[in-house]
Amino acid sequence: MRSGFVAILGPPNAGKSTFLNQVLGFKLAITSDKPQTTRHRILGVHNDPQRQVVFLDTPGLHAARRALNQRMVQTALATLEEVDAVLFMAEVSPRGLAEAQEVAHQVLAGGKPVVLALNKIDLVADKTALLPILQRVTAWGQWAAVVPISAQTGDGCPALLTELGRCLPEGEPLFPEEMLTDLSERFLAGELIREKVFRLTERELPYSVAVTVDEFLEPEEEGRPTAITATIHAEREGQKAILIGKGGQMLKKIGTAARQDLERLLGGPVFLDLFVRVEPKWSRQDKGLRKLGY
Ligand SMILES: Nc1nc2c(ncn2[C@@H]2O[C@H](COP(=O)(O)OP(=O)(O)O)[C@@H](O)[C@H]2O)c(=O)[nH]1
Ligand SMILES: [Mg+2]
Repeated sequence: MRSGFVAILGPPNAGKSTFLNQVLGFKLAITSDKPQTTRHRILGVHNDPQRQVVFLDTPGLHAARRALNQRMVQTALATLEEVDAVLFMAEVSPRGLAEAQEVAHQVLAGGKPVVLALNKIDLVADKTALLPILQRVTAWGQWAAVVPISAQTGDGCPALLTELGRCLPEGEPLFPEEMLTDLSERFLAGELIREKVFRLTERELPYSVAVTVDEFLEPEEEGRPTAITATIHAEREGQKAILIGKGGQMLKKIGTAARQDLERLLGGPVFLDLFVRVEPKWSRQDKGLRKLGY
């Protein structure tokens, strides 16, 4: 039996969170097609008869300017210190590979064994095109292994788990088998609401949004709803207006989509009360980041 910690690192949008959800068989980490969806370190535990892999999903590595983004890159690189091995995720597209090559040295410099996963191979129609790419990325550095996968379909994921397991020390499981994560339902509730904002709004807006859960009241008896009150924080009045939408339509859309996911997460009915408020420049200042939980 082997067990240990694995950091999932890589450029934004490579599919790190999608992979974590795929191996857990549970939607723990929120995902979207917008870069920098993941803002915190997300812990998820995978168990099988041969190994326990404690994954730490992280925000994407990139050249960051905004205070929030710099904080996220720090969060990602800091996990390098805490782990036994690294899963470096790259997207197999010209742009994805270029972004991965730019940050690969930061990950290899950590001195931990690194397994490189080439993700999104479901988008490559002609699989023979993968061979020259595999050769190219292999030359980037000293990888423990290189594994092509599709985090979305699960293709290649068992092989990837095997390679990661090889990098872990022998030992008993670190966490009880039934424990999927160390995150609270309250935290995950805020993340699910933020995911809907990322998926339903465009351009700069998602990056100016944070969600706080102000109240999380568990039901007094089974079958009764969990009552959640949450606030979506934007940076400008114009953003607030978009989040609310004409006649409140956007906020309703966000709320309905979030409630459906929350009910799945909590296994029962949910009463969700959503508010929108403006917190000027929160993503650009230390004070704002702290206030909104970053
Ligand atoms: N076609 C395809 N899309 C994927 C795959 N993995 C992730 N994606 C998509 O890529 C986008 C970014 O995924 P996400 O997991 O949030 O990336 P992260 O920023 O690295 O955590 C999302 O729209 C995913 O649905 C894959 O294997 N195939
Ligand atoms: Mg992510």
